[in-house]
Amino acid sequence: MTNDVSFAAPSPGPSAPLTSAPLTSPAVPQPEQRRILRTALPGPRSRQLQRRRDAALPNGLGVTLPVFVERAGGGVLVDVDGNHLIDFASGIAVTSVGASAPAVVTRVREQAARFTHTCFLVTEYDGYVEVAERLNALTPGDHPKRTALFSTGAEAVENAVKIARAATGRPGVVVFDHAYHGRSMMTLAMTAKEVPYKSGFGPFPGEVHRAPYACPLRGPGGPGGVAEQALAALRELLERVGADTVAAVVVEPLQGEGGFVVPAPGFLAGVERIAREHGIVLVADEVQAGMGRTGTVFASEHEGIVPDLVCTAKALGGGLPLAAVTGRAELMDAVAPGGLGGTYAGNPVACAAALGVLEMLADGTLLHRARRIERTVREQLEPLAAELPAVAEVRGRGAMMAVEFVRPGSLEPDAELARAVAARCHAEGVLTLVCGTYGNVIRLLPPLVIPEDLLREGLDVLAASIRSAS
Ligand code: PLZ
Repeated sequence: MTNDVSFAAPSPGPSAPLTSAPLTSPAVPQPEQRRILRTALPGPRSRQLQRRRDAALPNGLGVTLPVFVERAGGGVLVDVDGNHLIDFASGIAVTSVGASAPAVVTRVREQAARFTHTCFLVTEYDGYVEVAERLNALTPGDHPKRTALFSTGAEAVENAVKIARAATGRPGVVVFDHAYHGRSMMTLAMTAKEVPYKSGFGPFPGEVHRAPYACPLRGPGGPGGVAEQALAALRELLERVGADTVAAVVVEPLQGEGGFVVPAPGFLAGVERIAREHGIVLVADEVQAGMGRTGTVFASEHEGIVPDLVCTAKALGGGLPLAAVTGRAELMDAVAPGGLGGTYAGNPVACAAALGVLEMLADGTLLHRARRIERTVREQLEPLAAELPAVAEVRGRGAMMAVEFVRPGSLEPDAELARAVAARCHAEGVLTLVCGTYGNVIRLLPPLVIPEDLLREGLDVLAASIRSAS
């Protein structure tokens, strides 16, 4: 029996075209898109909050810049002292569409007012289904697919491993040098860098094997190209552990935390070929590089690989916690009913946010912006690599660019210089992040909606900081 309350009609289904979302709306005013320094950073209000934070929070929680944010949007973060910082971090590749994109905010408001949670395992809602349909259509390959939603990147990677194991009946997982896959126990086992992520937290789950990643700057060396060497090492590893014990190869198509490493050409295609040869599930960890960041929706597209499972998170939820595993229907369906889930997995407010993000990605404007950002970054920073021996490389794709620092005349990483450059940028109101196994890489992750003049201004500050620090 129905009563007379009105209810939302189900969404029109996967074939409905997505229209492009407006970038601005009077209902969601954006902060002024300008760098403004009213105080030294951090300002007095941030310092006061930091004292409370230090007394209330454990040491294990790090911070890049101890500034407290009051509002954010476009390419700007406004702190509690009224400073406007240029955002080259996007909350680590999350707010690609901006931190208060109207398409996200209006959907979140509307959804939160209707209901915030049911648990999708208890009663269902159409936003989850629609996000799944969109991801099934967007991910590489036109085979039948399924999507399961989660909350964090680590959870997506963990579940990809569970699905690959269930589908193959094999235990092993192959990962790569410099890889980052998360902070849960299994994903820590898969993450390469010991300090600060892993030290003191072991033992970790077993059956995780590590192969070299094809890093153009640092090898592996030896006869043949970098990709060929890395692939030979992968074959050798599979021979050693027994390829028929390996469920999955998990690879970042462009490494994030490990140093924004674009793999040598041919590497990803080679990994795909080797996985296929041995019936190993190819998992692309697109958590950081996916959802438009590199100028294509997925970084896997740059080499035309078709992963069996794709992990997404970060930018997918537009700032709300949402993650996904999307993959071949026959693999995804290998897990028995009840084997996947989580209380918050695919939360309806996060799904509403994701539909806003997907709407914004649909017309290609943001992908175009990402490619434009790469051109601007290269134009402004590549001359530094030619001029300064401490700048080993300017690299990356789209709006995922980085500068690597070394001791002049060598490949010895210079983490101190990277830290000094970041500190100068921070003092000037430009939020940059350091990354890399050796901590010697400055990475740039601006929101894709950052205005061009603000991007250029931030890059000017970065270039001046590099010149003066090196
Ligand atoms: N896979 C490729 O980059 C998260 C880590 C921040 P979660 N990277 C940012 C930090 O220091 O904790 C990441 C990633 C790749 C997986 C993850 C994990 O995603 O949402 O942080 O769990």
